[in-house]
Amino acid sequence: MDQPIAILTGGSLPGIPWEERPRNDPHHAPLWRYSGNPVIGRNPVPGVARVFNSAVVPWGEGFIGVLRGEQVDGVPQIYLGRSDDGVAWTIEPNPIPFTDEDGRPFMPGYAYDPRMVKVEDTYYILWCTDFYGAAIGVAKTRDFQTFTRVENPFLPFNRNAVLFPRKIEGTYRLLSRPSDSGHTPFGDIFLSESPDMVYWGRHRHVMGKGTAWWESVKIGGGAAPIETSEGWLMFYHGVASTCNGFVYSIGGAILDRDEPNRVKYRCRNFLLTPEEAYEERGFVPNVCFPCATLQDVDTGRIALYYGAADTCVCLAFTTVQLAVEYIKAHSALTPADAEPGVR
Ligand code: BMA
Repeated sequence: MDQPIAILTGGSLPGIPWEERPRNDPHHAPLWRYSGNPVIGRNPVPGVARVFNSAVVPWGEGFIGVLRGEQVDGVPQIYLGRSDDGVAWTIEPNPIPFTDEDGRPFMPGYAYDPRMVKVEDTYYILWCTDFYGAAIGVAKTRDFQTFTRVENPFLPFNRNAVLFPRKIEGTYRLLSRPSDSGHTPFGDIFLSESPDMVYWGRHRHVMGKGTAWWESVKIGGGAAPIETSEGWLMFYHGVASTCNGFVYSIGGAILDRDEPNRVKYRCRNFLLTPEEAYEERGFVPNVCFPCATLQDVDTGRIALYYGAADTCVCLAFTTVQLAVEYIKAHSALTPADAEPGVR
């Protein structure tokens, strides 16, 4: 038995959604799907055709989610959802009413793939916004009543912004994936630093697209990294190209705790790939897109939220021990992974 691995992000979460691994699980990977998937399906509220690629945090006795709602005109916006158990969701009928720093309405032209990360006493929502093309939008809230947009961190084009859940050596750290304005056929994960969530710099390359085929087109940040005694456990998406389009799978890596631009381990195998009907069939077939985790420091349990087929929200489970051991056992760094990421 390897050393016990501790989760250091968050606290006790006895109400974490959870299901034991099925005894007849045919998969050798450490993630297993919730038997009740999907947890949010089509047409959940009037005016919203699909909810997917969404993020969840603990809030009060339950959970709160920022949900990508694909509206019936095809434009995505972010909706707020509330849940007692992280599985059954009540969704607000209107998109989140973002304001500027003076309290005036300031809605994005579109908003998709939200992540939500608590740093100190503030919840930051990050999404792909319209800023003369696809770019990263950020808002903050402390009470889920007012949602204040702050400056967009980067120039276009960029997507998949994922904030670390604590400052490292006094600065905020943000992963992102520079892109083009379309269905980007390339993409590596970079890390940037900020003293104040306004000015970003000291950019570092973290990980490139993989040599393994399932992630050989591009990769992008997924859930906020989970701090563990082994390093930052990161669930991300990796994309393959086929004769019928892209396939999105979920990968795993572990970054250095003090210098998260350094990759310690990177799993050569995907952790989850489209297999179930709800992942293979939908608005965009063959997509598993991770956006958030919940974790319980007492049991080491991790619940991962992912979007399936750009159509619904699903859950998968693992433990920190299983995930870290599997990633380490199947790690194969590319030459670029081992670099500090400066040129
Ligand atoms: C990406 C984003 C995601 C989506 C994925 C697969 O470029 O648009 O929201 O899940 O493509 O369609």
